[in-house]
Amino acid sequence: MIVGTAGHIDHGKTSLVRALTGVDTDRLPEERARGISIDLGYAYLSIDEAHTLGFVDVPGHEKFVHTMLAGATGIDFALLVVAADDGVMPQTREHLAITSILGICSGAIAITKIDTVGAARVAECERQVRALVVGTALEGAPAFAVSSRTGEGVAALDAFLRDVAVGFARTRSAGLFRLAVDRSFTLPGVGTIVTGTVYSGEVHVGDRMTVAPAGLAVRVRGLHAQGKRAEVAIAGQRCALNLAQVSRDDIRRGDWIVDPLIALSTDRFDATLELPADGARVPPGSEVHVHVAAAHTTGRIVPLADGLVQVVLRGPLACWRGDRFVVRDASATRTLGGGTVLDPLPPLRYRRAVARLAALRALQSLSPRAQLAALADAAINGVDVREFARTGNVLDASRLAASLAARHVVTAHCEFAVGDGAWNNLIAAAISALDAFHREHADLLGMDRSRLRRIAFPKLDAGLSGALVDTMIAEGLVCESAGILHLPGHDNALTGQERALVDAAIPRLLQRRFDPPWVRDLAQDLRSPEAVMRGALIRAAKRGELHQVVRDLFYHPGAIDELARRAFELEHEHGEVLAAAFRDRTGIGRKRAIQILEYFDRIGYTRRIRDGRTIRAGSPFAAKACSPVPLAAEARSAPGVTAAPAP
Ligand SMILES: Nc1nc2c(ncn2[C@@H]2O[C@H](COP(=O)(O)OP(=O)(O)OP(=O)(O)O)[C@@H](O)[C@H]2O)c(=O)[nH]1
Ligand SMILES: [Mg+2]
Repeated sequence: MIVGTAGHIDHGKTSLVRALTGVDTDRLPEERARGISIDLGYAYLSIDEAHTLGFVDVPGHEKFVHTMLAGATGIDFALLVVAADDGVMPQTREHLAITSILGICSGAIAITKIDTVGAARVAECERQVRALVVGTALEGAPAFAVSSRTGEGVAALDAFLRDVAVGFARTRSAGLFRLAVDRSFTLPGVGTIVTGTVYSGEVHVGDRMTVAPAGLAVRVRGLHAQGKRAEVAIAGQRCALNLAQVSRDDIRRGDWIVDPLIALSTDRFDATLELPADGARVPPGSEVHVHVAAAHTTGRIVPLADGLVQVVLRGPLACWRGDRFVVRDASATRTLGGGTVLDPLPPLRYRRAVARLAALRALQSLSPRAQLAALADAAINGVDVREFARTGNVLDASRLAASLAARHVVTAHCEFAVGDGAWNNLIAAAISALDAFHREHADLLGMDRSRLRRIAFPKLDAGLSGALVDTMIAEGLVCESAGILHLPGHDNALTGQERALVDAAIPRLLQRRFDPPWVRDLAQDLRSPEAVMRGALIRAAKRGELHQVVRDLFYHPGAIDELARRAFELEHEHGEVLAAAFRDRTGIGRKRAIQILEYFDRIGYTRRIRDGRTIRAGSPFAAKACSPVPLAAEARSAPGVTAAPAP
């Protein structure tokens, strides 16, 4: 358990920590000279084999509230120190308010310097503090009258703290490793050391971690937990890490050392914001100081809806869902309020859209499970489960997604949870897009996947869109032939005669791969009127069975795929596709080579730039040409969609 002091300047915080632990945490020469604390102080009290009490001593000076904030953020237990002679003073109130905003929910009161006043004044001071803490987590907390000078009362406080520490059960240990850095320094012969409180997870000697928000990779060369050399440090402990691959200038108070899987950097976050009742107001858009864990920057508060804001930061920082933050006014003289981070990576646009606000309300649910369930219900395009896990440091997000009464879509590249309502809406959008298309283009079989996605759900993740279509095909809602999607009712099937002609033409086309026979030759060969032959081939081309390169020249898809691949190779080798090079690479005549390339331009595979051509990224052909696996095989092995059983 980590105990943090809180209280007005000179009220005896450092003296009390020394009386309890024997450690003088005012170690800076300037602190000794001025008799005040300036930086955070640390001390440890060993209780037994298994338990150590950590102390974070904070400065009380009003100029150092930001330092107090950095120290208070990782503590479990607040020790509110009030000098009997002075009584409640401004930073008594402010520090108490900050511990409340940070959600610190247990603590005790110490009335200090009782050797300087009479018993009546001690009682009066206690009454004053009791009145102050009404409605806070310290209401009803035990109070101890102590003198660090005479030692009176210190033993009772000591015994109490040891008791609490032994019975203390941590609630915030879930998740991957996260340590809020409050100091970094260099030890000669040892290297870079950072200290801080472990928020979650654990760290072992040898682990690879990331400095957030900077994104630097580091290795843990050695560590201390609760003041002692150790192999592992766990959530709730004060910890010092000796880091390799980094200099102390690369890490500052406010940075995080985190598991690489949850590393992030942001310049804004969406959050709840509460301003205490005493009239504090944050005018929209005004500059404020923002404190998240040990980090401090300035920023603007943008109201989104009742109690919900976006905090737009001046500098990058790292924070995760559920982290508390504190807002102080522009001159850093007053704590205005604070709240809880809901989304550290909010969308830049449509931040007040109805669906977005619904998602933020969902994120206010208490447990990750409830958040994910509510989010899946609210999100029209599904919940990116990996993003949800990273932004909230949720270890078992996949398991949660699988057990929710929602669709759980897992592919090689994405993982989504989609509520039943959203899933059905997406399916309806796909069907109505296909239906409209069929009505408008009765002669076409349908459209390919990327076109359907652009029309029906342009904002849907590509992987999720693919999985949705696969499910629709499996459930018989749509059909796919030769890469073309269509509704089962819609069919531009060939007549029996046309089918027979096309089936007879295909082997002839295949046989002369890059130089297939003309319609006239096929018609003669198959004893069919030329117009009938042409009509049959055109219909087959509209179904995606053939490619109509020029009016009377049809290619088999296998030949076009191979020609596309050779064009891709040329671009790879020379940076562009020149007609002459393409002719040489394919062995077809110059005129035909140009016809093929012009066909590639028309279908969006290539783009002509002066004499050369480049391959357009994103065209289905480009994917095919650069992939060693045939596309059909890829589609088959890709996504797995499961409808989870009801919980
Ligand atoms: N008589 C008496 N003096 C005390 C007691 N505790 C602290 N002092 C004196 O009060 C002064 C301030 O004590 P600190 O412990 O430095 O106070 P602090 O709360 O840590 O001050 P900041 O960290 O600067 O906010 C010092 O001169 C202490 O010697 C006490 O119990 N009795
Ligand atoms: Mg002090």
